[in-house]
Amino acid sequence: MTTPEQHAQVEKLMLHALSLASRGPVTGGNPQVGCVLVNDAGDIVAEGWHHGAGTPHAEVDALTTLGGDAAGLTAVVTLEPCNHHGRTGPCAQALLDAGVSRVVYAVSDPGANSAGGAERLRAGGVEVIAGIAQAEAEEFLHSWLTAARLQRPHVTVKWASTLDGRAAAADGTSQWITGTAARQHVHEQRARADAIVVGTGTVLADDPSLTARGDAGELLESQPQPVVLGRREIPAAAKLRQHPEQLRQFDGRDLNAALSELFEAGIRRVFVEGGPTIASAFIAAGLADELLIYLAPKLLGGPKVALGELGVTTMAEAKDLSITELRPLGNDVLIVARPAPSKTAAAQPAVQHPATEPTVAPATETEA
Ligand code: AOF
Ligand code: ZN
Repeated sequence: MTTPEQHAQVEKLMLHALSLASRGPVTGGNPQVGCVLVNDAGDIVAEGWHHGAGTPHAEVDALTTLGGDAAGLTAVVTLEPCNHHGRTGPCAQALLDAGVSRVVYAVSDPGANSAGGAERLRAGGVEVIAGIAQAEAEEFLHSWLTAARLQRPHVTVKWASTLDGRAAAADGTSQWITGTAARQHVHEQRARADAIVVGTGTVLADDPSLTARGDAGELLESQPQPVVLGRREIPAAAKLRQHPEQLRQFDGRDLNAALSELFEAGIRRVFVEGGPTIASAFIAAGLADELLIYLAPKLLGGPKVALGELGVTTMAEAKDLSITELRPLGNDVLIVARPAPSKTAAAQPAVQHPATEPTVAPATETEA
C-alpha cells in the first residue's frame, strides 16, 4: 500500500467503511464503526458494522459475514481494533485468529482499556497502517471521541435568536423565532443526543415536552433522556413528566459533577437547550464543545439576549470560535461553531458561575 494509486484506493475503502459505520446507531455509549475485508485484487469480500452496544464489533461482524477463511485479507476498519474483553472479545485477537495479513484503520482507540490493538496485531505479525482518512473519521466520530477523550459527555449548546442575538421579546414571548425547517432540524438533533438539558426556568416558563418529533409531530424512534438543572420543583403537570424517557434532575450548581454522573450512566452526547443562563454556564465553564445557533431574520432589540454572563470582561477574554458549518434552513440560518483550537476546554480555567436558575434572563423558548 505505498503507491499513490494504492493510497487512493485504500482511502476510498475507508470512506466506504465510514458509510457502513453510519448504519449503526448514533446514540448510546458505543462508537459507530465500519469494516470491510478486501482481497489482494482490491475487491471487497465482506462488510461489517457495529449494530449497537452489546452486539459484535464491526470487525467481528465482517468476519462473520465472510464466514470462511480470511487468510491473506486486508481489514479496513474506521477505528483501531480493540484490545479488551468488554461485552465482546478483543477484535485485534479475532483478526489475528482469522489470519488477516494487513489491518488499516483511521483513528486510534482513545479508550484506556480498549487501546493497544495495533501493537497486539503487529506483535502477531500483521502489517498495520494507521491514519487513513483520519480527518474524515475524526469528524464522523467527533462527539464519541470527545466524550472518550475527556471522560465526560460531548456537549452541544443550542439556541435560536434574532439577528441581533435576542432570544425573546421584551414581554417574554419567544415562540416562534425560527421557522419550521429550523425547528425540524432541532428535532433531528434531539434524536441524535443521549440527553437533553434545560434549566428549571425554561421548564416553568415554556413547559417544553423535550421529545424528538417528526414533521407531523410524531415521536421519533430515538428519544433523548430529559435532564433538568436547577433547584426549583418541576410541576406535577409539566409536559416533561410525560416524556418517554426517565427524567433526571440535578441542582445545577456543579456542571462537571452532573456531566460525570451522566457519563457514568452511559450518556455520551448532551444537547443543551436553554435557557440563556444554562447555556452561558456551560460556555463559561469551557464545557460547550459545539454551538448550534439558529438565526432568524428578525430584530427584537431589548434586554432578552440569548446568552447571559460568560465571565468575559475584556476583548482579550472573548470566547474565540471556529465556524464549522453555515447553512440556510428555510428563511433562517444555522451556524455550527466550535471553540477555536487554542481555547479548548482543557486549556480553560474553571470559571465560577452563578447558580443556574434564570433570574433576570428570560427562559429561552425551547423549540428553536
Ligand atoms: C464498538 N464497536 O465496532 C468497535 C469498538 O463495550 P464493548 O465491549 O462493546 O466495547 C466497546 C469499545 O470497543 C469501544 O469503546 C471502543 O473502544 C472499542 N471498539 N466498539 O462498540 C466496534 N470496533
Ligand atoms: Zn472490538
